[in-house]
Amino acid sequence: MGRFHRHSDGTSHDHDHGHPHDHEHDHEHRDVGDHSGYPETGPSRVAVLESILSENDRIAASNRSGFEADGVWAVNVMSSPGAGKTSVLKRTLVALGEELRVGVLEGDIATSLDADELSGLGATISLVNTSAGFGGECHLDAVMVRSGLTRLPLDRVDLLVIENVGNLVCPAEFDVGEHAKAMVYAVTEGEEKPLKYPVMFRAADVVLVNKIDLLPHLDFDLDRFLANLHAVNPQATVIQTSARTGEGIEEWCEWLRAGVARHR
Ligand SMILES: Nc1nc2c(ncn2[C@@H]2O[C@H](COP(=O)(O)OP(=O)(O)OP(=O)(O)O)[C@@H](O)[C@H]2O)c(=O)[nH]1
Ligand SMILES: [Mg+2]
Repeated sequence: MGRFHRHSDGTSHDHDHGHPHDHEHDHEHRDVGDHSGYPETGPSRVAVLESILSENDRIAASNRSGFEADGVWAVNVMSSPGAGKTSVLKRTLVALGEELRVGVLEGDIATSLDADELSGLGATISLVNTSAGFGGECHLDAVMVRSGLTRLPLDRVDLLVIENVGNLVCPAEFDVGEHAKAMVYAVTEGEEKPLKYPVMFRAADVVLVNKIDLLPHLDFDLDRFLANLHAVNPQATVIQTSARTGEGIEEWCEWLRAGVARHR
């Protein structure tokens, strides 16, 4: 089985192995990988994956139209578990609370712990637990976000922050209708992560290098990490932050303000 391609008219076909990545074709390409390791289920597996992803993209586009209609700028905040999304967002809400009308869509597999943590800081919060009707998924998809949006007054929101489920891979694979993707990466995770788990690093418009206050206690080589990040994503904006000390939070808020302002 070869590489799978989807055409803009919805039809699809496989190319043989070894077919060069052909940029002369004017149809849409989505490389869903080499599934030759699944000799029995390969073609049907690809068809199912493709169908799930195109359904997701359709609903993501509808979420995005809703944001456009209400003048909302949406950012999808992703990271591995515990990198510091909620801690950074807490400081963000304190910094931006008076200035922008912020909505938070809080994605977690279970519990309202993070939603509770962010409450009382001026933002409207909608919690989506993926274990409540969404099979306990390790990421948010466009359907889950759509369900959470019904609990937010989007016509009175300037900035929507979506805290995705803590996971270093899956969240980056799902468009939920956001305008930008932000990644929080903690210096405790190791310099090699952009190379080993490139998907999220590659998808991110901005990478917050968080827990920078811990650097004196670690062997972490910041330059090596930045070179690795640059190798997979030369375009990403990089902001060094500490949710503990507040370092870099103003720069991050400035990045958010600029996104909202561009959108207006
Ligand atoms: N030293 C230090 N600790 C931090 C920093 N940011 C977060 N932490 C700590 O790291 C732990 C995880 O932080 P959270 O903000 O809950 O991380 P998260 O990404 O929201 O975690 P999940 O939602 O579970 O994926 C907590 O104990 C925080 O206090 C930081 O900049 N410096
Ligand atoms: Mg969190």
